[in-house]
Amino acid sequence: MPYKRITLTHFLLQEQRRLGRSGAFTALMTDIITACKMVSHEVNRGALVGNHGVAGSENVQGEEQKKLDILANDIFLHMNALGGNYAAMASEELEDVHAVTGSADGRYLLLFDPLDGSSNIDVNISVGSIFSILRLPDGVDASKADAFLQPGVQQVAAGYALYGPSTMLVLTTGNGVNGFTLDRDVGMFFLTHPGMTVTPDTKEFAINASRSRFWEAPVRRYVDECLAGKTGPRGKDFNMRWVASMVAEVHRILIRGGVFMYPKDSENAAKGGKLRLMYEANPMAFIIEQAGGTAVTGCDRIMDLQPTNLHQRVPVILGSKNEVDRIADYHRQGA
Ligand code: AHM
Ligand code: MG
Repeated sequence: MPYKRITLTHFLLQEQRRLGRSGAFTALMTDIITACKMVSHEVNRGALVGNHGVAGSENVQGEEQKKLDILANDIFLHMNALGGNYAAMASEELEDVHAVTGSADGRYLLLFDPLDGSSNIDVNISVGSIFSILRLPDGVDASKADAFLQPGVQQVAAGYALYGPSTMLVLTTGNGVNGFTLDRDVGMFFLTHPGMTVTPDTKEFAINASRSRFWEAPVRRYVDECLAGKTGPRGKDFNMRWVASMVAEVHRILIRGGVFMYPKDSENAAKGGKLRLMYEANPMAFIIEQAGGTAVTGCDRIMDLQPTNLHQRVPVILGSKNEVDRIADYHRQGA
């Protein structure tokens, strides 16, 4: 059999040539790839080098930071500043925008959650990094949060790294979704999952059911109907999953379909939801839509939202199109 493996870097170069783009985008992606490889290495070494446990500090959202949250954040900030391609960055772990010094030519903005699902670190369950790339609008000061407040439809690229049994990087540049697996011995990501798609139908849903007492009527109706199984209104049995790591949930949906929900409920409504729009919901919505799925807050498309705040929270319902459309219908009907 002829040897056909291609690396993520070669994939990006091919895309660059095909679309007639400059090398700037490929260069900035190379920095993200390096950052993800380094975070993967630290996650993998785990307790061997004292990487587990809490850091003893809180982030801007008032959440306890793990040691790896801080290390992953430092790696992302450092590696992505080196190339000079980003004018500024924003992170779940930083209250304010991080302007990149010495990047006068930087035309892009990077948003990231350096280690999503970090409650899973100490129990050795999959975590990930999520990123979203925006253009710096002309004449706008990159050091101000306003530069970042662009709707998700304006993302140039988005992706995640999944640190699971193998490390994968899944990426969209608005031309479908492709998945790459890290070959640790070679130190490179190779294309292993070209043209990933989300099946329109599913028999699997993911929600934190411990919050059911807070749910609103449309979510309660949807879940009750799934739980009723074959003899209920859906006429089929469903399976339920909850990893508490959005990257792992989204990856499962890309591989075999499904629905992921972190909806608005009576307990989180005042905050707007749980997940963050700019570096969790928008990049995942971009990936899911590019794979043929759907991503909404309830009635509204996530990527159409006009952000008002860097750390804004939103309800998230995403995955297999026919199921998410059904849940959106229930929201329109009010139950
Ligand atoms: P994090 O960025 O602080 O890790 O929080 C986001 C995570 C998501 O990955 C996951 O879907 C959710 O929080 C889990 O929430 P819960 O602890 O309510 O199950
Ligand atoms: Mg997160």
